[in-house]
Amino acid sequence: MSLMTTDYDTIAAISTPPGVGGIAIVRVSGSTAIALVEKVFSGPDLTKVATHTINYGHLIDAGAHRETVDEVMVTVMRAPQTYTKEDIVEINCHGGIEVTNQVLQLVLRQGARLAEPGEFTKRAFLNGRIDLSQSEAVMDLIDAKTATAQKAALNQLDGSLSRVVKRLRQELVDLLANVEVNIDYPEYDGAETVTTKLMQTKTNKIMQELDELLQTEQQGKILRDGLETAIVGRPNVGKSSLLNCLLHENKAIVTDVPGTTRDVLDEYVNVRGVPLHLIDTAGIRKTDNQVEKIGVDRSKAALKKADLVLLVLNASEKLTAGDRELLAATQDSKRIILLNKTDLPELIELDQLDVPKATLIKTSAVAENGTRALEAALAKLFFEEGVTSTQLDVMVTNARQASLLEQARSALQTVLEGLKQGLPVDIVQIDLQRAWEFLGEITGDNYDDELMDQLFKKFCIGK
Ligand SMILES: Nc1nc2c(ncn2[C@@H]2O[C@H](COP(=O)(O)OP(=O)(O)OP(=O)(O)O)[C@@H](O)[C@H]2O)c(=O)[nH]1
Ligand SMILES: [Mg+2]
Repeated sequence: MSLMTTDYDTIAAISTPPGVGGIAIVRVSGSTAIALVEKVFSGPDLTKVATHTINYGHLIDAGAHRETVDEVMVTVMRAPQTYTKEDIVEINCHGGIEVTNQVLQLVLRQGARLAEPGEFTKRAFLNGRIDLSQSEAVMDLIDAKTATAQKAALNQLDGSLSRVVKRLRQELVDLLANVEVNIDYPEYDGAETVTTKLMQTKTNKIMQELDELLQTEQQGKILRDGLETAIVGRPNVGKSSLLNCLLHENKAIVTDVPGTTRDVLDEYVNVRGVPLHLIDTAGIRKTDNQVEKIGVDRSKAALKKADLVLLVLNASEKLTAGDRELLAATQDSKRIILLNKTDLPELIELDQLDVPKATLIKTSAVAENGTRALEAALAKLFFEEGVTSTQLDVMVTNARQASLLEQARSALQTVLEGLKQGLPVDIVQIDLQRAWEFLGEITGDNYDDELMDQLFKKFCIGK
């Protein structure tokens, strides 16, 4: 359902990140926003200035002492061409924590309410400026860790997914209309068989499109959260040293004591456009040390969860039973095997490594050799065998959307099975209707309040 702009109360929040900066922005939205700021603003009359103008002046606390709170620039944007479709005032104040808070408090004392996380975007949705999948794109855009992720989010904000979903819904409606005709005018000869055939073909086609969308989900997740990449190996082979090489900083503690890394350490890093969520793990071995044991268990869990495994071997030693166990444990994972410490004489039995050559990379973390080859291999794996930028036009980037697509797909599956069993079209149409409803939840054409609250709570305050 699309709602007309409703008169909600006026909300305010600090929209810039907390902390010290050159400027900070306090955003106010709602029908009383302009009048409310005008009460404490000394400068041009904000209720009279043209829309989308920025106005210089001072904020005055009208209390007993009439103190000047700050020298500010105030942007006035009148409905409906604003982020929320309501009147918006943005106060650009000096970016100190104390100043910004005082400005916010002053605005709140004039009758605005502190906005909840994501409430500005929620209003944009409630007032019909963007749909639910676009709201989620706003959040993804803020969270984007790489240029590729940003592009995907921007596409979705532009409504690319919504357009596909809306078209599919329309096709379902057309199909349902056809069934209605069939029911209302049964005297049409053969209408029933035509409708069954049509329904089969159309349902199949829509299901195919849903499948294609669902296939983009895995890629979308990687773009958003990074490729979950676990660096594993037995103790002391140089895992933490390699992490530091990829990060270009000494983040992880490196010592010559086996069992140095105890806790799983993770970092986001952008390697040639590939978003990696790198996880340095404790060296895997049997141990009686309580703390190390926990570390080893966590390593094993990280290994299970990983999209990609970087298995590190020490090239200057012979293969050990531990190495062989890890080679066997990771053989079904997407993996790259790093032969580290190649600056030392090579003792590893390469001929006993029964793995494709392309997945073997020689490195030396101390000499910083091989990191380029590793970066190239990661990019190749990612762009040639995984996500490619050409597929980014429409992408499902979010688990909620994927699950709804999945449910719509399964409803259509039920339709097809019903038809196969010879059920009359007016019975199977119930599942067509369900598919239509699931798809509607993606864009928010169908929504319930609880879901919406959950969704917008994930936003930051001020957005
Ligand atoms: N010669 C040489 N030494 C290395 C290389 N990489 C790491 N080392 C050394 O090997 C030792 C162990 O390195 P770490 O990076 O702590 O190894 P780790 O695999 O993280 O070890 P744990 O955390 O104990 O599992 C340190 O003394 C490093 O300086 C390398 O390529 N060549
Ligand atoms: Mg380590």
